[in-house]
Amino acid sequence: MKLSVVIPTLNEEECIGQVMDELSAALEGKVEYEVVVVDGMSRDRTREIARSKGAVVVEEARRGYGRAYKTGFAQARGEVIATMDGDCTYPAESIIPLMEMLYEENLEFITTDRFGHMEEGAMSTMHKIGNLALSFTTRLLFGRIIRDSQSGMWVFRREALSKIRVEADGMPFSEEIKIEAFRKLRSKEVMIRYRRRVGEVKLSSWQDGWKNFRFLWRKRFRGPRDKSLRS
Ligand SMILES: Nc1nc2c(ncn2[C@@H]2O[C@H](COP(=O)(O)OP(=O)(O)OP(=O)(O)O)[C@@H](O)[C@H]2O)c(=O)[nH]1
Ligand SMILES: [Mg+2]
Repeated sequence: MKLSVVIPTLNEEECIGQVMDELSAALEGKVEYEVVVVDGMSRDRTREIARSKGAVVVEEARRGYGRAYKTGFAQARGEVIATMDGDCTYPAESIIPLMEMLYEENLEFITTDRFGHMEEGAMSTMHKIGNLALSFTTRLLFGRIIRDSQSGMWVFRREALSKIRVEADGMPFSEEIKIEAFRKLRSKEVMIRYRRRVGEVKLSSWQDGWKNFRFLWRKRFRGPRDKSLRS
């Protein structure tokens, strides 16, 4: 298996079908791939729709965006893993170009930057400010230049996962995987197109923003094995 696309979902029935269709259009006949949908026990038709369109659906009753990814990565069989949300925001057509870049430039991890080509209304002003503040804090604490520390689309070699240690089970998983990748792997950040979300936002700007912010300071000053990093 060449590629696994891993998608965490929580009540995304409005869009998971379209995400699956866009993936088929972008990947079918071009690469051998699987789609692993890690569903947090959605109360709508997310699992049913994903399954009907060919996804491997894994049920993960434990809450958390990071938790879902850990389960999905353990299940993924692809040489390369690509991630995205189940809300129609990330561009399926970028996966193959990013995979090619991974090989051509001998990289291990690519993360994406949504700020360059963002559709109007794709991110609220509050969200944008929070995002920039978190990216700035990441830069300050870890010295890494990551423009978009919260982007949820990454394309990386599955074997690279054994070289990094990502502890967060919640939303901070996104910034932590980038910090780890830029510390320990050959990594790069690449601009992508980012669209407006379909369906209800799962993230709470203030609560998750604050959690992410606290997480960065804890990770920086308390060492990598701290249990409190798991929240
Ligand atoms: N399995 C699982 N999936 C989750 C959980 N929380 C969020 N998700 C999914 O993870 C993806 C990211 O969540 P979003 O609500 O889109 O968060 P976001 O992209 O940071 O915020 P927006 O920019 O507003 O879309 C979506 O596909 C969600 O359905 C969870 O606890 N478990
Ligand atoms: Mg999203």
